[in-house]
Amino acid sequence: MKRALITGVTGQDGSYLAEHLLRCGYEVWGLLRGQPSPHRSRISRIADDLKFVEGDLLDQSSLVAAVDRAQPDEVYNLAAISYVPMSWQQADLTGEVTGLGVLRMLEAIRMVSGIGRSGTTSMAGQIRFYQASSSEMFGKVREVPQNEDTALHPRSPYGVAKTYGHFITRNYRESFGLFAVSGILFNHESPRRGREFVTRKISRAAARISKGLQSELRLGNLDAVRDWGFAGDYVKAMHLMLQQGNPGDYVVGTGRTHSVRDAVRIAFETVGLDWSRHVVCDSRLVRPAEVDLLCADPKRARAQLGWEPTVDFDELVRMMVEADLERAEREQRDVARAPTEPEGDW
Ligand code: NAP
Ligand code: G4F
Repeated sequence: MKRALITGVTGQDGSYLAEHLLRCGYEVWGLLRGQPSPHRSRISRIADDLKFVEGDLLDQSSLVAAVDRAQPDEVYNLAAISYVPMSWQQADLTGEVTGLGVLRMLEAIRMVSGIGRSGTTSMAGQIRFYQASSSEMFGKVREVPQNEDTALHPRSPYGVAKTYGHFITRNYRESFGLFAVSGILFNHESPRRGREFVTRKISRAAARISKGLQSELRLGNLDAVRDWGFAGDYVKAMHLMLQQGNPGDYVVGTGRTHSVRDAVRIAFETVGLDWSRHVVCDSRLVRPAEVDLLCADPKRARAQLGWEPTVDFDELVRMMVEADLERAEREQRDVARAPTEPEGDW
């Protein structure tokens, strides 16, 4: 039985990846930060099937101990401070976790595997490493669509930190012969998406406004364009990347673009409301440096991994609104008992 260690297992992608790897017959270990996380509800349904180990990307020795304990065949490094606006407020912390955290994870693998600092080793029997790189690294895009060779121009401290993580992963591959790959994933969403990200903010607001639980939705730049897909599809690409004969980096996205305004329109149509009566543009939510347009060229992932997305944008938005409608109904029922919305039941 193969063993996998997932950092960021309590996040959106970590929860889908853990489910996918369990279905594939893996023994799945999740790295948890010391104190109980408010997001553990994402994995509550599968918690009995997982093994847990404590650790933090800020703490090198905890990562060495975690890799040593889990003895994984594959490590998926999904942990990060992943919310772009927060990266301007806590740029130093973002650099430490999202950037240097990747180096610490690679060092943990190198130390536990006994791979020396000089020369390369055979890839046979090695721990394989997946790094969660991001289309945010393309930032002020140099070409449309973006592929594995497109030049990087990150526009946020988050994007800069991810760029460090991307190149240190490649560097460990080239320096030590590690089977280390980066998936350059474009935006992917689901009903498990954090509420701070724009699609979930929109689906949740549309649902709650339709149930009388909220009156308006404040948004920043409605013209931003993204290539949005479904997280459940994207974790399968992560797994496929580690099953290849040779390590390489892959762009993962749909190749189709939509604006934030499109997401708003579809979400409000789903609940039968006119979005223009509820959405307020708030200049405080506009970013210091915006990424205007991201669009994937996923040819390599299609050709070499055989990967295809299965959920289109309209379906994705509707799926998220439907899930938020159920939560809003529960919130209405529970309001007398508990004044705050329960986060659970993913
Ligand atoms: P997410 O929901 O924000 O999850 C982030 C995870 O990182 C959480 O499990 C969090 O744990 C963990 N974490 C944060 N700081 C940590 C630390 N110091 N030590 C250990 N764990 C820590 O993110 P996601 O959407 O699933 O994304 C997964 C990864 O893919 C991230 O690296 C993200 O940057 C990258 N990515 C995401 C997308 C996307 O569209 N979703 C696209 C490209 C790349 P707690 O629960 O304890 O906070
Ligand atoms: O949903 P977002 O916050 O995602 P963003 O910044 O593209 O980052 C996400 O995708 C990256 C991959 O490219 C990941 F690496 C990263 O971890 C994260 O998962 O914002 C999307 C767009 C932006 O252009 C933003 O300016 O929506 C625009 N937007 C407009 N109003 C808003 C809002 N974004 C948020 N979060 N909240 C708003 O009110």
